[in-house]
Amino acid sequence: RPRVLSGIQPTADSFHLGNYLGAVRNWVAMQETHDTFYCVVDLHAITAGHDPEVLRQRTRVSAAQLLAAGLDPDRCTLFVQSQVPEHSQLAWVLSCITGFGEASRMTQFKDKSAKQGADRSSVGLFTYPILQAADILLYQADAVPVGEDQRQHLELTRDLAQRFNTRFGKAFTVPAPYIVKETAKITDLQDPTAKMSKSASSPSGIIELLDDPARSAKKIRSAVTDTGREIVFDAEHKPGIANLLTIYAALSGRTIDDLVAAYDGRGYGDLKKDLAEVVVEFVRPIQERTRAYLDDPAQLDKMLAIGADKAGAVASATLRTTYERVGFLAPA
Ligand code: AQP
Repeated sequence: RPRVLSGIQPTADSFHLGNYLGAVRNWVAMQETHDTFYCVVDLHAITAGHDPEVLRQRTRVSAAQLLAAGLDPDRCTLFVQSQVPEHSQLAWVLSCITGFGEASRMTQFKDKSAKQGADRSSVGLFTYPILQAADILLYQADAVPVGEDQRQHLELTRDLAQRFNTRFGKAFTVPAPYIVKETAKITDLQDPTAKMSKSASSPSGIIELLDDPARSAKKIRSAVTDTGREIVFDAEHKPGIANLLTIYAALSGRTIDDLVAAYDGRGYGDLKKDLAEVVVEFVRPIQERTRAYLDDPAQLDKMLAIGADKAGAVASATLRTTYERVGFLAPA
């Protein structure tokens, strides 16, 4: 089976619909067809400032949400990044073959550091994509299921893998992005030209899986829509309606064409009202299951420790090869 690796940051109290539809939903599906490794990337989560107790809690909440969304520890390897030290170790080696200019071209860093100010942005935020490359290459991943926002980072990962292999001898599989076009970019409900984002969206622009369902329903009903009245899928001229149709189709399993036909002659209000109900029905069981996992943190931690052991076995083999290729002495 082809190998898959993907990660998600524990940087909020809940994942949002963009994280779910752009990434997690595909993670769940790929358990059937791929050899899957998924991690909660807590090392990434300290790049922009954090509170230690909040991070610990969010790491558990993240793992619980992933399990609640359908990850099954018997069919995938689910682990926490910091519990597998090889991630940091490989990141150092990769950072030494990354050009400073090359790293400077990463748009996510440019956007985030522009917001924070250069002096307040950490070096960790700058080298974030290199750590991400290490996450992926350690597992010899063939495919990386992510949203569209991660395409540039994936391209860097591929470049670094090829560069290392050419310079020092083959150590890494060159991974391909796995981006499902339809749900690759879920947009902000209040600004449908921007991506739905933990750090950039206003509270009313983002649907959080663990938020009060009544509040999520209200956010859908007050989503910004476009001028005109007709319900058609036109991402360029009607991005608000296109986003709602995308979410509706993904959560209900209906096609966009089917939805457009069903709402022919009806108004935006009807669409929003029905989608609000679909969202509520979707989040309710996820919330219940998440709570159940969080009720037993010792069991959750045990599950994650087993995941870290399984991940560590693969990661240490890759790191050993990498160190040997680079010219380090064999472990004492
Ligand atoms: N709006 C989105 N549409 C589709 N996919 C998305 N992803 C994030 N936002 C969208 C995908 O979610 C996965 C987890 O990403 P992450 O943990 O790196 O989260 P993120 O990118 O930090 O999420 P945000 O909300 O975008 O946070 P900020 O604002 O902090 O950057 C990834 O596969 C990502 O593509």
